[in-house]
Amino acid sequence: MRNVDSTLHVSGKSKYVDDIHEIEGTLYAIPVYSPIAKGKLLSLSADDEPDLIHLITAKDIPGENQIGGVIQDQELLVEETILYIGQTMAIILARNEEAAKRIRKNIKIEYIQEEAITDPRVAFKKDEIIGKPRKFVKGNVESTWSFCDLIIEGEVHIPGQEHLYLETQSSYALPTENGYKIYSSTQSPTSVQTEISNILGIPMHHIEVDVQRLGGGFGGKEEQASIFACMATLGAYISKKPVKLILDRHDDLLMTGKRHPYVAEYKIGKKDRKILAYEVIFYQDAGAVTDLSLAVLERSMFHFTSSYHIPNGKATGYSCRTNLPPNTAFRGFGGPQAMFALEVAIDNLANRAGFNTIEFQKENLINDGYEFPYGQIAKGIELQKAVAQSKESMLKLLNELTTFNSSNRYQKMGLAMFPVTFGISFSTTFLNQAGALVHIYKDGSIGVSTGAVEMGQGVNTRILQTVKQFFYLPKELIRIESTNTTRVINTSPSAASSTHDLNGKATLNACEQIRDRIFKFLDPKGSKDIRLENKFFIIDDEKIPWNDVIRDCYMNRIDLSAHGYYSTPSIKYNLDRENGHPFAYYTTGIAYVLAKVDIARGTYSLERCHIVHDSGKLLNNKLDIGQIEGGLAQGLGWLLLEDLKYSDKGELISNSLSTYKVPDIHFMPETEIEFIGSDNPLGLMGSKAVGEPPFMYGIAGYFAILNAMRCFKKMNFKYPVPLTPENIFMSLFAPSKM
Ligand code: LUZ
Ligand code: MOS
Repeated sequence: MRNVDSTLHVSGKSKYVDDIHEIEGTLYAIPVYSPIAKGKLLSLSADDEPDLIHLITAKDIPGENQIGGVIQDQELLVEETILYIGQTMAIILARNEEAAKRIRKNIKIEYIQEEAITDPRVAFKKDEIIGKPRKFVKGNVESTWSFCDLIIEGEVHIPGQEHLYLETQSSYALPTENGYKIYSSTQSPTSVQTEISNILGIPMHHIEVDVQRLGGGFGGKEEQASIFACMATLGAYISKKPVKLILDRHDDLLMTGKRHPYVAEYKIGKKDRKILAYEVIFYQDAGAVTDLSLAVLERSMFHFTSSYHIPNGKATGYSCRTNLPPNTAFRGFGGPQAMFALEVAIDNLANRAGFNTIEFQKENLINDGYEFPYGQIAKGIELQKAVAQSKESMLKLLNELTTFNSSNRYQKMGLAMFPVTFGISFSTTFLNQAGALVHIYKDGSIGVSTGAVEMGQGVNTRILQTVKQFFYLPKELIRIESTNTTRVINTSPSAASSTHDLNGKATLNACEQIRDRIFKFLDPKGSKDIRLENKFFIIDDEKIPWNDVIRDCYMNRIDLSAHGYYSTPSIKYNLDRENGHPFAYYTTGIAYVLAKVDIARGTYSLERCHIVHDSGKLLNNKLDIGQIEGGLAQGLGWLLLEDLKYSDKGELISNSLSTYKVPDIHFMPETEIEFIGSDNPLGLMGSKAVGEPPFMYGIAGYFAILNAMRCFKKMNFKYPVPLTPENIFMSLFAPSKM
C-alpha cells in the first residue's frame, strides 16, 4: 500500500503548522537569542514602537522558568547566566513577522562575556560532567591484553550533524475558554503539554496539543520542539491572543542542538583472527544543558560492541558540558557514534595485521546466544544469513572493483561492508507504552487516534494497514486522525524506531475489544463460527455486510468505541548493575558500498550499494525501502559531506546551506535492497522496526572511500571526518597537515 499522504504531499495539500488558517488578530513571536557562548546578561531593552506588543522576559513567566524532560536544568528565558550562542533571552511579540524581525535588529543587550568551553575533553578536565559516568564491562580486558598478538590504540573524532528537517520548528498557540490549544511540530505532544504546564503553572488538562504531521523530525523535535511551543504559549498567555512562532532556517540552524559529537579513545587487541579485547572511553559533547544527552550516551554504551563478538570489553562514557547549543536526539541516538568508533578500531587493526577487512569483520560477527556486555542474550540476529544471502552480489561488486582498479592508475574503487545490530525499544524502560482510541461510527467508517506522530516515516499508513487487515476493510473506510493529547494521553515521543510497534499494538488492542463486543452481540452463546471477510461478517454460512452489522450494533446499544493500550513485555533494566534486558528485539542487516575516488582531485562517487536487511515479516515494503534509502542517505551525509563547524567562541560557522552540504539524489549510489523476512512476535504484525537502523549503513560508504584511497597508496590514515574531497586530498598528499 502506498503512503496515504503521498497524494497530498505531491499536490501540495498536506497541512503543516504554518499552513493552518490564521485567526484574525494572530500575533507573531520571535526569540531574541544570545550572541555570546558564556557570560552574564545585564540588561535587555527594545525601542518603543506601535507594532511591538510586548518584550517577554523571564520576569513574565507565571510558573517555573525551567524546562528539560529528563533533568530540569534549562531556563526557558535567560535570567542571568548565558550558556550558549542561540540561547533565548527574550521573546518579541509583535503584530507581524516583519515587525518582529525589525524590532529584533534594534534590541539593546548588555552583557559580560566569559571564556567558553567548546571541546568535550576540556570540559571533562574541568569536571564539567553531566550525570554519573557510565561503565559497561564484559569479561576482563586488563588481564587479556597480554594474550593479544596485536594491540592498537587511537582516538576517533566523531562528528555532529544538523537535522535539517524541511519544516523548521513551528508552533501556533491559541487561548481557549479555560486554557490553550497548541499546534506544534513536535515528535512528543505530551512533552509539549508537560513543559507548558510547568512554565504557565497550570495543570495539564488545561492544555491541548494537536499534531497533524511534521515535515521531518529525525530526533530534532523529540525534545526541542517544546521550547518553541512554550514560547508561543507564553505569548498567548500574555496577550490573550493567538500567537504563532515559526523559526526561519537561519535561526533554526543556530538555536537548536544537533547530533552529539563525540571523542572516543580506544584500545583493541586480537589473537590470530579473533578480536580478544576492546576498551573505549566516550567523551560526549552534550552542549550546555542535559536535554536527552544521558539517554543518548546510554544508547552509545548499549551499542559499544556494535555487531561484533567481543569476549572482553569495557566502555566508559562521560557526558561533557560545553558552551554549545544542547545536543539532542538524532536518528540512531548515540548508536552511530559508538559503532563508528569500533569500526575505526577494527579497520585500523585489520589493516595493520594485513587482513582483508571484510573477511575479518565476517569472522567476528555475533550470533544468537552472544551475551551483550549489559547481559541481554542476542536473539533474532540475522547477520550470518545476510552475509550468505549477499554472497553473489558481493562477488559481483568485487569483480567490478578488480577490473576497474587494474586498468586505472589515478582512479580507484574501494569496497566496504558494515553490519548493523540495533536494539529496539526506548532504553528508558517506562517510555515503552502507548495508547490508542478507535471509533467505529454508525455508518461503518472508522476513526483511529494514537500517540504516534506522522513525520514522513509512514506510521499512519502502517496503522491504517493494521486496522484494514484486522477488520478486512477497504482503506477508504479508515481514517487516521491527528495526534491529540485530549484523545490519547501520556504519549511517549515518536522515537526510538518504536512508534509503529507501540502504537500499532495499542490500536490492535482497541480493535480486539470492539471486535469481541460485536462477536458477542452476534452470537451471545458463543456457539457460531464467525469470521470477517472483505466488508462482510460470515456467521456460520450467512454473509452480512459490515455496515449492516455496525448499524445493528448501534441500534442495540453496543459500544463501538475503545481505548487500547500496549506496553512492551519482558523488558527491564538495572542501572546499578548495568544489567538487564532493555530491548524487545534487535533489527539487523548488512550493507556493502562500492565507491570510486579520483585520486588526483580527491573527488569521489558512490557507485553501488547492496543492502540485505531484516525487516521481519514485511508489512509494507515500500515504506521500508523508503526508510532504508533515507537512513542510508543521512548516514552517508553524516560521515562524508556534512561539515558541522563551530568556532572556538562557540559560534556556528556552518550556518547556512551554502556552507553545510547535505546529500542529494546525485550523491546517492545505485542501491539494491534485499529483505530477509524473519518472524518477530514483538513487532507489529510480525514486522521489525526500521526507522533508525539503516542510518548506520552509511558507515560502509566511509570505509569504501578509505579503501579506494588505500588501493592507490598503502598508508595509515587518521580517519578524517567528514570525508570531503579536501580531506581526501590532504590525507593522500599532505598527511602531516591533517
Ligand atoms: N529516545 C529515548 C530515543 O528517549 N530513548 C531511546 O532509547 C531512544 N532511542 C532512539 C531514539 N530516541
Ligand atoms: Mo529519535 S533519535 O528516535 O527521535
